[in-house]
Amino acid sequence: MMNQFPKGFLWGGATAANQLEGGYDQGGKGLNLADVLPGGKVRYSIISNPGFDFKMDKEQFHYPNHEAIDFYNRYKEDIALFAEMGFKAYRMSIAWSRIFPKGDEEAPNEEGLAFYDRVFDELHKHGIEPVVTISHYEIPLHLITEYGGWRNRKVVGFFDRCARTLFNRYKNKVKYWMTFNEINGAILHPILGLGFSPDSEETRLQESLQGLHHQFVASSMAVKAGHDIIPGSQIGCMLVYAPVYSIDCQPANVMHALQEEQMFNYLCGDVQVRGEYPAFTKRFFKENGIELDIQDGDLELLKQHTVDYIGFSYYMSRTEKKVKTDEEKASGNIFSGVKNPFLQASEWGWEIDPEGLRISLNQLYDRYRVPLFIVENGLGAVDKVEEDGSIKDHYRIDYLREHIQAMGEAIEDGVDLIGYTSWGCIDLVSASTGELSKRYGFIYVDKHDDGSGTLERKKKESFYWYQNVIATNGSEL
Ligand code: BGP
Repeated sequence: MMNQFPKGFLWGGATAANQLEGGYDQGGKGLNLADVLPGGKVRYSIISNPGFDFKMDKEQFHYPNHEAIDFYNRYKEDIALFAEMGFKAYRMSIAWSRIFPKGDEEAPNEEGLAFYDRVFDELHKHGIEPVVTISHYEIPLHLITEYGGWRNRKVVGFFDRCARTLFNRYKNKVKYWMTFNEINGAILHPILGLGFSPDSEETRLQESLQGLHHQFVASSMAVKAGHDIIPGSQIGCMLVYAPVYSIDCQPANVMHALQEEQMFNYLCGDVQVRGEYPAFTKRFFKENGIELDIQDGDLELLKQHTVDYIGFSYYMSRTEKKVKTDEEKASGNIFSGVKNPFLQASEWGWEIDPEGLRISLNQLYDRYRVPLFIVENGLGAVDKVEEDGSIKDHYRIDYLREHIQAMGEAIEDGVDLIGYTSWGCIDLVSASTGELSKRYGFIYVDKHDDGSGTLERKKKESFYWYQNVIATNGSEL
């Protein structure tokens, strides 16, 4: 069979600062959003519901991100393991609060900047291309408590200062950037995306869309600054993408699925890639009483400084029905859909759908005609260490194989796909549960939900499998 993956395809893995670094009070770092989010069952309701109070209560909660997997002190060992797998790219993020500990300072924290210098140098030593998300569910706590997070327009200026600082400092080390992780997820979980808890369920949409508008402006400013400061840089947006299926061919259900798709999948992409609010927002905003504060010059900025590529995460598809009962709802999926009778779900209820990835790639490419980069995909599972120390994660291999096959099909369909960094290439703290027992890695980390563990790294079976996938540029799966 002809190899479907182009030469230079960016195979690798992805992580986020707050989920793996730990060292939350080292190197002059300030407190950030993740530092005050507890782990465990309570986490999900906090990130999805209004009314969270950001005061840290050390007595009441366990904060897994404080130590995470200690990448801050072990990055050399971890990058050597990525290199052993043959990574061409490594997607990571910057902890904003390492660079500007409170967020509103004039000058950056040199120790924080120097840390990422060391990480980038180590990656380049091994021939690995860094792909950097500027803000991955990340904002200094001070910008939340003093300014109200992204609901405040002033945060745009602070972000712009941070982005420029990064571009200037790392201009010879980083070519691929993304502005905000899963920007369209903000409406579902404003805390993670926008750094505030909406006042109420009634005001959630208005507040989130205003926060999003501020991020659109900040993202365009970053695109402009990145292009000015780093010639040849590639600055992307980052979407969480799940194609929306109608439960059946009843036209009312099909229309409902389309509307969900428009607001969730296309609003952010249209603003960031096409440079304008899409036509459907006019009616949606009117019917939902949304009034955005859009300042002079904003719309021109969005139009002029659009992204170079789309990075997106893909974990599941979503099935919709206009009127649904509680029993029909798909409980684990992060979206509001109904169960798809044709799909199996992960232990967390995320519906597994490799064909949906091929569909997503085709939809995104047809609509936007810019290069695509899958910057997250993977299976969260509980892994067992056997007595001989091995970890036989064949379920993860099966999941990844089928998704990579779907990518190959999409490339043959004509899609311009430039890379694949699977999520959590090394076990890390889960964003939605705050737990370590939901593992994604090729590399196991001996660290557990109660905080115990030696932090020792072990290679899973998937490690060797992925190593061969990369070595054969995807032709042996
Ligand atoms: C995405 C986030 C990641 C990540 C992943 C897996 O939504 O961008 O940060 O964690 O999902 O989700 P979880 O960790 O909740 O299993």
